[in-house]
Amino acid sequence: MSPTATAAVRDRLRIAIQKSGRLSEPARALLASCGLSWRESRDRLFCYGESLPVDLLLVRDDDIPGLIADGVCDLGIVGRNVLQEQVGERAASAQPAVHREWRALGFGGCRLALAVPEDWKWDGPAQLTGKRIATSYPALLSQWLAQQGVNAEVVTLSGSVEIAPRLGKAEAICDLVSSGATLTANHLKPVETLLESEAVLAGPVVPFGGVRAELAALLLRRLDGVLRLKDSKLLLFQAARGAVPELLKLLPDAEPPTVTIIDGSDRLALQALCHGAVTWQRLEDLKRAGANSLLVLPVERMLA
Ligand code: PRT
Ligand code: ZN
Repeated sequence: MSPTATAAVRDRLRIAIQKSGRLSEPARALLASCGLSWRESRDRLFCYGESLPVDLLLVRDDDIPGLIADGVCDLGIVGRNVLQEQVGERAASAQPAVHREWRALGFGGCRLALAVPEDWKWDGPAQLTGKRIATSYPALLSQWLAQQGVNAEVVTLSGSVEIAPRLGKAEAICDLVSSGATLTANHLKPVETLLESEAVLAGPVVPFGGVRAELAALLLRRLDGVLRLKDSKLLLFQAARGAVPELLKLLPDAEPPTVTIIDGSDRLALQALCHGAVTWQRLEDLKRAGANSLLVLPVERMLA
């Protein structure tokens, strides 16, 4: 299907997300928190948007960049690692970039790391010269090796990369790491980070037009509101007028507060939207600095 052919017939926005896997549930939850709801098809591959004309296509994560490139989907939620690998593949064959990261979404965090056997004394990338490195990310690894000026053999595997050294297929590996437990279990240690990754909203470099562009703009506005509020809390407290300047120094991540005079007293009631975590420690610090009646409230929606 050519991009122009699909664009001509589609007046609904289509977003590709992972059908099942690490990013599947958080992606749906994020879109639902933007006010989207769907009716799912019987084969569970397509979700028809009910609250807005925004449909979901449920696919393998590796297919998402290709679906965007072909114009089958407008946007996709995918790991930066998958997106950048495809960007790297195109760059390696001198093809122009077709994808761009529209937003980082704050979940699915991991890193693409180079790992070597535990008993290696790591002296730096030059140590990899002439070695074999197993990976599912050949484009990103080749790019990194070229940047480091290291000549090593890239062994491409589609899975179980971490057992490659034990099977004698490679001396080192380049794979995703989150807790590090898989590496430890395989007597490997991470020595270099090639890419910090998380789930991203991916879209085309050349923006699409018409109704779908308006829908995408609406979705992005809502998404920005949701992402901005992710760790935000509304903090309410009271304090003597004189204590307020010191208290505000303890809230560097807060928006300018709303201040109300409490009738017949020298006390003020303050309301501030804090974008960082409001921990017990912070509340205790505020109390020591003169705040009382502290209340922390969750914030559900915001429209700037
Ligand atoms: O079926 P489909 O192809 O859609 O799914 P998949 O199996 O390819 O992907 P999935 O669901 O495993 O991962 C989807 C995305 O989640 C990845 O592309 C990353 O962006 C992100 N992600 C976050 C991770 C991890 N953390 C992660 N730890 N993806 C994979 N892992 C694997 C890693 O490959 C290694 O095998 O977990 C192991 C390491 O984990 P730790 O905790 O032991 O370090
Ligand atoms: Zn995959």
